[in-house]
Amino acid sequence: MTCNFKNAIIRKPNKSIQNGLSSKNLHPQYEIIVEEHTNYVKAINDAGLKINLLEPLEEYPDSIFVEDPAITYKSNIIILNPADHSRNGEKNIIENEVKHLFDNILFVENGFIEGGDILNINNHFIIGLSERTNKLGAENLSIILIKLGATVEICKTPNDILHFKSECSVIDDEVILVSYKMAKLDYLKSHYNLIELPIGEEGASNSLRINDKLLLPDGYLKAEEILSKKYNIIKVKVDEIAKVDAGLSCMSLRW
Ligand code: CIR
Repeated sequence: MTCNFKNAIIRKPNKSIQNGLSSKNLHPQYEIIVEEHTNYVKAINDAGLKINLLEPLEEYPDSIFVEDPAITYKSNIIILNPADHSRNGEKNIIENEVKHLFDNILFVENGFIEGGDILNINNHFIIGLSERTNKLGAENLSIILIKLGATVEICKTPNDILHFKSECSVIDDEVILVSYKMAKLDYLKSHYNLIELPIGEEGASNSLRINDKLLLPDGYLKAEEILSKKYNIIKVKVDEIAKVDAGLSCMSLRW
């Protein structure tokens, strides 16, 4: 099942996160990021995962978001190619830090692609084209995934959303939690059961289902009301992390 995991890779926060990329031009405070991150690590641990904690990288302001330079599939790690110049070098570092944890390491050699644009549901992947993921990168990754036995659909991330997964997450087999914008995507509508969150609760759509727990960004009361009926929720505060356009999924790699 898509949401069953045993392991996670997480990177400790770096002080330079205050200069991370931010569409709102905000600068988060390192000390508050550390607090939020500590709770995040605890939640992932409470969900039953063995955590591989990587050292901070001061030279890469956004390097805490380990989901973007790599993805995992079965016992493989695939090193991606982040589009933003300030993030591209993260891939070379993470490659060496994590390769011993996997049976195979593979590489996207052409085009740009970031993990935030890749949604994995069982053996299927949806890749959203965006400002960070282009057609060449998506096609290159597709070739790798298909050789590994997966199926792939290339879609489009809505224009004003940073990454495909910024506003959606798989929370059960065939069930995707979506914002109202993502709910409009034909491919998602026609293939999956969607749980649509109301306007104003977009931040909660980047949730993280891990084993029997659902990590939910704190402060979204309607989402909590809808989801707590069926899911075992752990609320995690990500207000400071959100200042650099990030949420729950991007701070770990799970497998
Ligand atoms: C960036 O713009 O790259 C970072 N500030 C945020 C990355 C968030 N990653 C993700 O949603 N997968």
